[in-house]
Amino acid sequence: MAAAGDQYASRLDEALRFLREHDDFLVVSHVQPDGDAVSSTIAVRWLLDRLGKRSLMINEGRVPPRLEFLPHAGEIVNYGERKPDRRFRAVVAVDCADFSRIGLVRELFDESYVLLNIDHHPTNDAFGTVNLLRQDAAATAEILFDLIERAGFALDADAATVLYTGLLTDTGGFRYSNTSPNVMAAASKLLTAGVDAYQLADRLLERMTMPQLKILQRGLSRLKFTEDGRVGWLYIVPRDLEETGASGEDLEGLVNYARNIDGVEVGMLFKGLEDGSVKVSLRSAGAADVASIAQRFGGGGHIRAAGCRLSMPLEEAIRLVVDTVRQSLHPTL
Ligand SMILES: [Mn+2]
Repeated sequence: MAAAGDQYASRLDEALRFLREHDDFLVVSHVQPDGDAVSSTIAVRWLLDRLGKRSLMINEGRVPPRLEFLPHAGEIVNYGERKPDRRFRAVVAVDCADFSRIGLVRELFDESYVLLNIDHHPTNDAFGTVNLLRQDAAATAEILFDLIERAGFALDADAATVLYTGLLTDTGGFRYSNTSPNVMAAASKLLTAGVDAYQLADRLLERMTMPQLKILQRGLSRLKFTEDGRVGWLYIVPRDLEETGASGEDLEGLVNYARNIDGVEVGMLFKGLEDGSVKVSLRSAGAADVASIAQRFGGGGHIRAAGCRLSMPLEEAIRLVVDTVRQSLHPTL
């Protein structure tokens, strides 16, 4: 909590008060949960256990297979598979930038529900009854680290493992620009508490499934560049997923192969969808503002990472977006 001021400390206290005041919580994260979302769900449950509170962890869908090894991940209910036949009044939402990210799980909220919103997305619209937001946190797990420390509980290996996983995955393995002194200080304490850093890095960053490798092979075989080499892109169609056995989450990171080539300023992944539309992921290697490009097509995001969706044939979408990006890099032409 080194970089945080009094205001942050009082917001941590307010969040703890919320957890102490209520009982029988529903703990939710966003649809298609990532490492930070799953880890933060488990960390909240861990804290509620320490406070002697009842809780149920739930998500609209399943925990991705690569995260199933996390302690207590198997206790997160998949709402799509098993719907609890009761409602909850007290809710904790983690890593959700806005209310809609909670997905269908909102059907379980009581009419008079109260919600603690814990998140690090800059675009979070403070949809909670109580909001614990810190946009300079690298991960929601970083905020939960502070919350648990503030509550005065000593971390065990399980809690440390999930918190470390949130930090590791949301910083891309301590590589992104959000890798702050605070993150490293927290990581250091988590290692002291018993995290197996090698095992987590190996499982979460190095290991690949065979379908992941096959979809990567296909994607790379289609890499194309503009003549000046400043724009790179690749595409995936629904048939690729069928034939390789890959799932949507296996495409995560594919766009970076286009962006990472020397000289490339904008890398893109075009994903043809079953409904005939095209989802575009844009990544900037430096100066180019891909959020403003995505906005022109009704999308959005961050300056260096953005996305949009187009309703047109794949070839047309590629031509249109590549041309737009090319022109944005040569504003004088
Ligand atoms: Mn996150």
